[in-house]
Amino acid sequence: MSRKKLQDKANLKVLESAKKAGIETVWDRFEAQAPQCGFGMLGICCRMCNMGPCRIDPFGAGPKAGACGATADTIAARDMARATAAGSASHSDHARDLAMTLIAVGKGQTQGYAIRDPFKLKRVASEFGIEVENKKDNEIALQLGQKVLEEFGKQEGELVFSKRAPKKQQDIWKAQNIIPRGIDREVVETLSRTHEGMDQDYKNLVQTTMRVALADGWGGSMIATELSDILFGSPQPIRARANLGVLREDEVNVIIHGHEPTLSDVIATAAQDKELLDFAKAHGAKGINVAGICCTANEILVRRGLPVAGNFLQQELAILTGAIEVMVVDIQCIMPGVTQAAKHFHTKVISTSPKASIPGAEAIPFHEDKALDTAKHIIKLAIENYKNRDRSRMNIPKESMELVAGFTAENIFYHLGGRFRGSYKPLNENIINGRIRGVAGVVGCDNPKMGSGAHHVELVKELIKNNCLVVQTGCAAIECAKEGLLRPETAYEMAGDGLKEVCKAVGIPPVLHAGSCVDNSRILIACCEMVKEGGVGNGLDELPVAGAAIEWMAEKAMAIGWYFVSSGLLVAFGTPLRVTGSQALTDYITKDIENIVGGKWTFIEDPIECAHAMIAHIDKKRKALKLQPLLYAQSFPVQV
Ligand code: NFS
Repeated sequence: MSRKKLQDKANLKVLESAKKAGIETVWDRFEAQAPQCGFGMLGICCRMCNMGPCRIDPFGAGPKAGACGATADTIAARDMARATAAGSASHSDHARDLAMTLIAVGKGQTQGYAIRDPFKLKRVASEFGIEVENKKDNEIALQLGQKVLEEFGKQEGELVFSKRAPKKQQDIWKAQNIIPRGIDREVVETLSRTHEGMDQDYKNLVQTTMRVALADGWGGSMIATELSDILFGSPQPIRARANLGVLREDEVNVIIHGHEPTLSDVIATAAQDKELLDFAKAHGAKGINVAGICCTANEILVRRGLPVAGNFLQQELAILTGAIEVMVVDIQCIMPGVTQAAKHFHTKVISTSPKASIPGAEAIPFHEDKALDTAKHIIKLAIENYKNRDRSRMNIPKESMELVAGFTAENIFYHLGGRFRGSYKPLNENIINGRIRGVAGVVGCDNPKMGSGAHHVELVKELIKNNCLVVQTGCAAIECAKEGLLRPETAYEMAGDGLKEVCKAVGIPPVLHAGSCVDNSRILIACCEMVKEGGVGNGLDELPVAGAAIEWMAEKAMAIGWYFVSSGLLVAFGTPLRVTGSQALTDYITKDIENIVGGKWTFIEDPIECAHAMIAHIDKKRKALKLQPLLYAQSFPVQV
């Protein structure tokens, strides 16, 4: 089913040559898995203890409980809670490393790092109760880093950033006992509660799932975003290009892949080093081309305008172009298939994190105190490897697309309000008067189950056509960039009349790229700003807003989805969470939960149907708020 949905011409071109050369990719391995395990897919396979693995028979007269007596409800809910905790842990551990870097910068123990947004440093430090007057940036950085680290180890109380949420959400979280106390505590408690013979009540397990997810959204992810802005600069709208066509025939190509801007930022700096550029020229290359894959691509795109080579599913394809000298990776979303693909070419894969050891890769551990030296060493290795590129096998597709990225909760504020009256008023006003129907977040991974990202593109097109302003992050944003949706001129043509009118008047594109997956926290903040501005509801759950990660793949996406649901929003996934083997749990999270936290899940594979479900939800919220009728005819008419 997957090949049919491949739309990206660049991908098709590279896959054709891979096929001829007999090199496997993620799509081949995915197809070899068919049929995928039905028990696993339904969430009713339990591996929690060694009486098992056990499975529930969902249809026939087979077992209705595991050896311990666990039912489908318990098994599916435990699995979901654990996966969500893993996702939350991933974002949060990334945030912890950034806090360590901030401390090291404060102590003057780094090389190549600085405080690039001192204004945000002071603002966030004040939120943490740190006195900032008459203090040097380094001093504030040290104190802030230490305070942030306390968020991880706290046993009681509430996360500092959870106070950014509207009072209504905070009250709901307190009433439901899901307000996160400390980030690590929530992850540990979720693991403990899902051990054999522990929490057996699916509703109680959903409670821990929500709390550990909130510890990500209003904890780990939000910390990662804020500290990245402080250390590497807050993004500003910037033009760049995306797709495999950004690779250069006559330059040394260095791909940075993974997630932590600590690595990618300093590599981008090293690539501009005069000596290294001369070294590259001496090796016959015209320059050094640094391009990104996955969320690292988004981090350096929104801050430096560096090109994006591709998203998650393109990581092997980049290597299969035969034009990559070095792929340097850190953490998360790095397929083992990368080193397998690299074996067929001259490409060196360099791993830099002791947390992600990769057989077949050369390990060059990255430390803050020698970051620039290490980055230069890696670039030097790439240059020396340039001569080994086999030009007869080189296959760089020509496709690459122009885009604009780098919108944040703060700068959209500025853009929407104009220079002298920065505020969310123009957005709220235009939602109220019916020019903009609502706001939709379209985020997350690309998944071979769904082809190669086309679902995001169809979904976004349908949303903007129906006057929904779209905010994007992650691999979904890269996919839409490749298809031209982040090119304002193209997006204006596709947008409905009301949305087009507003975007042109305030000078923003209809599809806003807000960064990496941890930057989904920017969407939470933007929603809080809408509530603060007034007129569109008193809580996040009242906003005409919906989110989707239609091609979700990672456990991180589950944590993201759950923190949006727990914050009061509708979240659509294309393929269901692994819960559908339990009817009770499925009903609870797709229906009943809305009466508890205001948000809920929906699972819809077809992108147009998914867009319509999101729009119907937005219309329901508009009706409840008694907003004015929509100003223009809509291709998908009002549903309530
Ligand atoms: Ni997000 Fe980034 Fe992409 Fe999915 Fe992976 S890169 S953190 S998890 S695959 S969007």
